[in-house]
Formats: sequence, structure tokens, C-alpha cells
Amino acid sequence: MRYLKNVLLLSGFTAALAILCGCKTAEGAEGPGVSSHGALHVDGAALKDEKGNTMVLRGTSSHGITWYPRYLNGGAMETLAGAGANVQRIAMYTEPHSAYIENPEQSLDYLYMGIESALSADMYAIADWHILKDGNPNEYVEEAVLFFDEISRHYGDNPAILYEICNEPNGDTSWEDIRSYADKVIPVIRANAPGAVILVGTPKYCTDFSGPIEKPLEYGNIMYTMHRYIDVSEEKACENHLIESIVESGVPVFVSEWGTSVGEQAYLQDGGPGSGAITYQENARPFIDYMKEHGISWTAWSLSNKDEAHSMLKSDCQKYSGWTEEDLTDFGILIFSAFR
Ligand code: IDC
Repeated sequence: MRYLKNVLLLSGFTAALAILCGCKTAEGAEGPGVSSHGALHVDGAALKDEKGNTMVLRGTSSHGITWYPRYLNGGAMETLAGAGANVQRIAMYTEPHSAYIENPEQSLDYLYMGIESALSADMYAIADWHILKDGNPNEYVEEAVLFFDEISRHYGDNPAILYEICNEPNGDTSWEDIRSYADKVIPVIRANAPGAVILVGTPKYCTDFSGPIEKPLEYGNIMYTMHRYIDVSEEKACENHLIESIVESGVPVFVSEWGTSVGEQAYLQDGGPGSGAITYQENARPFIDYMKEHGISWTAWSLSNKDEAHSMLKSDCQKYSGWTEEDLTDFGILIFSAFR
């Protein structure tokens, strides 16, 4: 049965690639990208396009641009757009060594390059202030304010940019801490980009929505981010309790990171587990289906060939664009086939 599903998945993916080699939409035709949908806004819990139609963004997240900037080239973005992706998340770590706090110039170079590549492939781009080790966004709030001022000044009237102000608050960080951070950063973005969609991280690595549900931020065009990693080490279709409860609450949610993992231990480990154990990609199917059914936007982690369970490219893949099925891990195949 699983074999059959895989075969179906593969043939769907190949067909999709064959139909859409290249991402340009025929003139007049409605494509998934910025040229067809324009500026986005949030209406109730839904993301809407310029014309007020429900909009679903699907794409990949980069790995940290400090380490994997090379996948943000123009050809890579064309390849993703050709497979149906309409958004790219650009993950700019604040820490550790050589990331933004230590080397802002380099991070900005990579970020601008990534954004421009996504734009030229007609995709939306998410500028992600990727806190992680620094679990509380207030630790670098001054740097964040300057950063978001610069980016939103540069792209203020560009409809394609979404701002993700704190990747994964964690440790003791409370919803009140995040609110206080958001109150400093959001007005700065709003001054330059009044209508832009802003994504806000939630406590406990984007898994605790009690704050946004009970005390949402008092700004428009905000979505709260949920992150999810699904264990693929043993056959066990995933359950959707968290996302179901968020959707039922009516709070706008954007899944800005999700992927596969091997066991609890693998969640945040450097390097991740051995790839031999990654067998049951189909465990993630109920999550993909749920997001599809409810029109939830997502970006999956990550577009890299790092030897870990979260990667979409095989570790021996040396291509920086133009990937075909044989360059992708099973997870990569799953993701590429889910863009449409
Ligand atoms: C992981 C990377 C891994 C890196 C680690 C620490 O995949 O190569 O060594 O970060 O920098 C998250 C984070 C995201 C993690 C990812 C996978 O937002 O930065 O990337 N993850 O562990 N939250 C849950 C999982």
C-alpha cells in the first residue's frame, strides 16, 4: 500500500514538473504568484489576495542563510516556482557565530539576494528574524527594530514581502514578552509598509497558542506562526490536535516551519539523526491534507542538503538548482508534490 502511494506521489510529481518546466504563467492566466495575486491581507483567520480571494502560500524555508546561502539563487527559485511553490522563507539566524548579530553585513547580503531571487521568480518572500538559541526576542530587540526598519524601508511598497518578526520564542519566554517585543517592532514595519502581512512567533517553539487566542495583538494583518515536526521513524500517521484547536479558535495561523524528524530527540539536534531511519514520510500526509483542506499557508524546513532528517535535498546532491526527483530526499519529494 505504501509502495503504491509512493509510486502515485512520484508520478504526480514528475507530471507536475513536465507540465510546468519554467514558472512563467501564460499572459492573462491566473498563476499562483505575486503578479496574479498582488498585495495580501488577513481577513478573519484567512489570508486573502488583492481581489479578496482566499490565498494559500506554499513553499520552502531556507536553512540558515549564514550556512546555506547558495540555494537562494535565481535558478533555485525558478525551480521551486516551476514545481508550484509561490513563497520562499528566508531564515536569517540571529545567533550563533557568524549569524546576523555577529556579522550583519553578510546576513543582509544573503537576505537581499534571497528576496530578489524569489521576487524574480514571481514568489512571495518571508524575511525571517530567526531567533532560536536566543529564546527571548527581547534579547536583541534593538537590533530587530533597526533590521526591520531597514528591510521595510527598502520594500515598503512591494506587495511580495512578509515580515516574520521572531522565529521560535522558547525557554521561559511568555506571551507577554512577545507582545512587548511586537509592540516595539510592528509599528516600525507599519510606518514603512502599512499593509504588509506580519507573522508573529508563539511561545514554546511556536506550539503554544493560548496567548494569541486569549489576548491577540491589536494590529491588523497579523498571523501567528505554528511549527510542527512529524516523527517519521515508525509507521504512525500524525494527529492534528494542535492545528485543529487553533483553527477552531479562529486565530489566523501560518505554518512557517514544518518538517520531518526522527523521534523526540531529533527535534533540535545539531546534525539530526542518521537518514537510514527515515522511512515513513506518509506519516505526514494527514497534516498536509488538513492544511490543504483548511487553506493554511506553509513553508517547510528546509531547502538544503545538510545530512539530517529535515533536508529536502540528498546530502550527496551537488546541484544548486534544477533538481529532479533523484536529487530529492523522500521528504523533498513529499514537499515538492504538495506545492500545488
Ligand atoms: C536546525 C537545523 C540544524 C541546526 C539547528 C541549530 O536543521 O541543521 O543545527 O537548527 O541551528 C526548529 C528551528 C530550526 C531548526 C529546526 C530543525 O526553527 O532552526 O533547524 N527546528 O531542528 N524548530 C524546530 C525544529
